[in-house]
Amino acid sequence: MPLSAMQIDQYRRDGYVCPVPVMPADEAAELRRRLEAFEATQGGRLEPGQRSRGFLLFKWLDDLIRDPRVLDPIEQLIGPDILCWSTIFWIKDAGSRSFVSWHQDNTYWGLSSRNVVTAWFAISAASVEAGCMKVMPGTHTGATLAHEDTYDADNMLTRGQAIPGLDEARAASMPLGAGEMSLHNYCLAHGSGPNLSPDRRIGVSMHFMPPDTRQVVGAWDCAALVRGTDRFGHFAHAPVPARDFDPQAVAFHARAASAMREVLYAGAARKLQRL
Ligand SMILES: O=C(O)CCC(=O)C(=O)O
Repeated sequence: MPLSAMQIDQYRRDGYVCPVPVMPADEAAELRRRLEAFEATQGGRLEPGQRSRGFLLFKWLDDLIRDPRVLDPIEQLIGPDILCWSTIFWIKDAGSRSFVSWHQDNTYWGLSSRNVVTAWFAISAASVEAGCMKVMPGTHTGATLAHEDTYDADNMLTRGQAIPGLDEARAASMPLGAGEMSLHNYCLAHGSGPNLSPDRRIGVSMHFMPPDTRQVVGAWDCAALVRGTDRFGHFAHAPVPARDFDPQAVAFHARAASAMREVLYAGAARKLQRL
């Protein structure tokens, strides 16, 4: 469903829109079933290296980053030529203390553009109780805020980077039902609390950018061309997997995930195994 003029205005002014319907809950439940069937083959959870750029591993996720129900609203925000830089799984088990500190993604992704949109898709319901995402409206337009690396054990971010001193009273929550997504500009300060609900909170973020974007930290980087034309060629194009764990895409994923890790940990005092 296209975004309304009011939603587009809200995205430009406040930096986010929520919720945006993508698919019925039972279709999302099927994605959850496939993900959890895979997790069950390796002890019930994803390995850190499988959290990022998983569209190269899971065919259903590659389908999702190309799904018109996701891309039509993205096109309204960044235009008809669209690269998907990455996807990241964000899974908080029932009752888990995992949280995401307040942060702005433009501080550590090495991307030159301010026009990068994150679509956060709810594979299971992400209620306030389950620790849905929260945002600080309007922070995408101002100066980039100072971050501290905390390395907190329960923080899901690579180095536990956190913006201190934000006024929680100004935050807006973005609860989602399974099959819905939120959209936010990656310069917007965002975070999330622990999962106090009796079910897993399973989400996947998809990060879309216009092809004139450059990678300014890493020496090599890649992205999937998901719509339109790339007239710039700043990113190697990721292959389209023919099936789950397609060997060619898996080999590419090893390089792609490691390149992303290098960028995310650039300058960090410690390199944790979180992605
Ligand atoms: O899943 C979360 O709670 C945080 C996700 C996030 O930081 C992001 O999608 O950029």
